[in-house]
Amino acid sequence: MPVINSGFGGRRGASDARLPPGQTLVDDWPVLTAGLTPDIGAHEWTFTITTETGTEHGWDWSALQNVGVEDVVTDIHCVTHWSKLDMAWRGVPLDRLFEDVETSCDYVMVRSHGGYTTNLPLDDLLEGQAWIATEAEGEPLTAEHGGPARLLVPHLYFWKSAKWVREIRMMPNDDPGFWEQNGYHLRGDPWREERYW
Ligand SMILES: Nc1nc2c(c(=O)[nH]1)N[C@H]1C(S)=C(S)[C@@H](COP(=O)(O)O)O[C@H]1N2
Ligand SMILES: [Mo]
Repeated sequence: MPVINSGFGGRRGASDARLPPGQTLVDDWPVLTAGLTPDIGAHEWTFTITTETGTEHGWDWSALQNVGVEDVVTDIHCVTHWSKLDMAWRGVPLDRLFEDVETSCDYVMVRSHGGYTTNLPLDDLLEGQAWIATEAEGEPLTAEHGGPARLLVPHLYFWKSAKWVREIRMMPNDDPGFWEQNGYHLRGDPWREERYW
């Protein structure tokens, strides 16, 4: 049973109500990558949650699948003003991956293969709000869209959804990641137009 995580559907004009301020709908799926596209096979992919005490919780590809995937239909919003509605995703909810993680930190730094980073409050990753996504629109994620696996945090601007995700590191303060150091907002809520700061 897919999780429907947007409030509207079906009625005429509904797509306008689902479009955050300053956004325009697209039908294609643009690729936005700062730098090169890493070439990572599923067999060599690993994902680690590292706590402030240095404890590591790790998954390889098959361990991740065993945690259990779920289907999610959701909208995505890029800070460069495009939005895409009703995308079909498949991924592992971060709630499951954080089940055994003990931390007193309120923030995380997400790190990708290739060096990209982005910061988030831990609260934005839990309670059915974020996934390690492995498929989109019924196909395995392509390399250009972050395959074999990327973070998916659809309620925030899409730069928070780190492609080729490799690690989530707990941190006590909300230190800025790659785009955040370059002027993007620390949190990035599209409904509040938190684009820059
Ligand atoms: N590792 C990594 N993740 C990334 C990026 C990136 O450059 N590197 N770009 C971000 C930005 S700005 C956006 S809008 C989305 C774009 O994802 P897409 O190329 O699949 O549309 O990925 C985000 N995640
Ligand atoms: Mo973006």
